Amino acid sequence: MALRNQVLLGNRAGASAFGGDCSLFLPGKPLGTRAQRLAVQRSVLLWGARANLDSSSTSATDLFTEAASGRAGGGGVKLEKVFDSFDGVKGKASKRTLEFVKYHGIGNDFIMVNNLNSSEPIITPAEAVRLCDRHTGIGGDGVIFVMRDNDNYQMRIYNSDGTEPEMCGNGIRCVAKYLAEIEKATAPKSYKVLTLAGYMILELREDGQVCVDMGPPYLEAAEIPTKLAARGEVVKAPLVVDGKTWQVTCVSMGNPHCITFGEEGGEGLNVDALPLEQIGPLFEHHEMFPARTNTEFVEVISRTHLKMRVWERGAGATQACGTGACALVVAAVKEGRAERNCTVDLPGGPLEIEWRESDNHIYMTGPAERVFQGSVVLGN
Ligand code: ZDP
Repeated sequence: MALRNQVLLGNRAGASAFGGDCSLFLPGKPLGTRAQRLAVQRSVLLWGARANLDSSSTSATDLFTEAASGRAGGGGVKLEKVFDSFDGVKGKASKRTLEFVKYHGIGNDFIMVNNLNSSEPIITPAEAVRLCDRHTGIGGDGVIFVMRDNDNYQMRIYNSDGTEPEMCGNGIRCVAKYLAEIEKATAPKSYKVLTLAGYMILELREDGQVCVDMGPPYLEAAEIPTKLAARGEVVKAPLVVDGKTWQVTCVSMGNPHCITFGEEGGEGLNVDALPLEQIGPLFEHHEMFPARTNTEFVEVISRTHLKMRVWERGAGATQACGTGACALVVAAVKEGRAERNCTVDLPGGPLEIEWRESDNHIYMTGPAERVFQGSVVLGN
């Protein structure tokens, strides 16, 4: 086996067994079969090692434990990280590689990261911005981290602008399929997943659809949050944007939504004709929304059929927004425009939304598709 430019951690016997022309040799004792197996896979021979590398920073054991855990989860950051700690020995060879799987929910697309072995997202918001770039990165509306929550799971997400929202509807359907992929599980299967907006229950169905219990909508002005009212609900309130007075209703699904069916006293909306790129950011950054907002522009086809376009907080115009579809059905019911059970047409496809009277929860049903997998170098 060619050992050129490889780090060999082991005993002389091991070195001679491999023909001894490695670029670095560090004496030590055997460490553990998994690390050895991993080392061979990763072209770093750990044979018989416990190298006393640098007492001031990380000890050898930490390095190898980190290396091993990197593999155990099937994704995450690869072994190369170990080299950082060898800086002093081998000079800077710091390169982190991320393995990911790309999923989408009716065109709302996400870079899925297996983060099961770390209690914090393993990439930074700035790295998420770079990875989401559709020209110079992988491309996506966000990065989703699948993490542990004791016996259950947790989802965290960075928008494509690097901000962290509380919840995401299309993304959590992708989480259901991705967890089944990781667990090699098949439908019917259900998951309880913790988000910054609380626990969600995901049902993976045999017809390939995912039904999510999204919990109750939040309607109090302070819960959205919005300054459009000091207290109480915000329904059909005037909002001046770009010199025009729009009529809006505000709903939180853990994340903020401003829903409009058109200007005050105006006709209904023709959403396809909207200058979304122009007005979307004006709604998102409006002073009435201290945490910014997602904005749904809705056209009523019938009392059980609604059509929308969305300008997402931290992601712009997307093909779909699941929490937005849930929020707009609540707004439509509140404004007396629709029934509690609706089909919502989004640019990327339809979702079935039910605002159930019995438990006041919203149930969102729709698809989630795997697209491809890969790995990407994250740089220093
Ligand atoms: O609240 C926000 O900042 C949203 N951009 C989060 C993402 C929402 C999502 N599009 C959804 O489907 O709910 C993922």
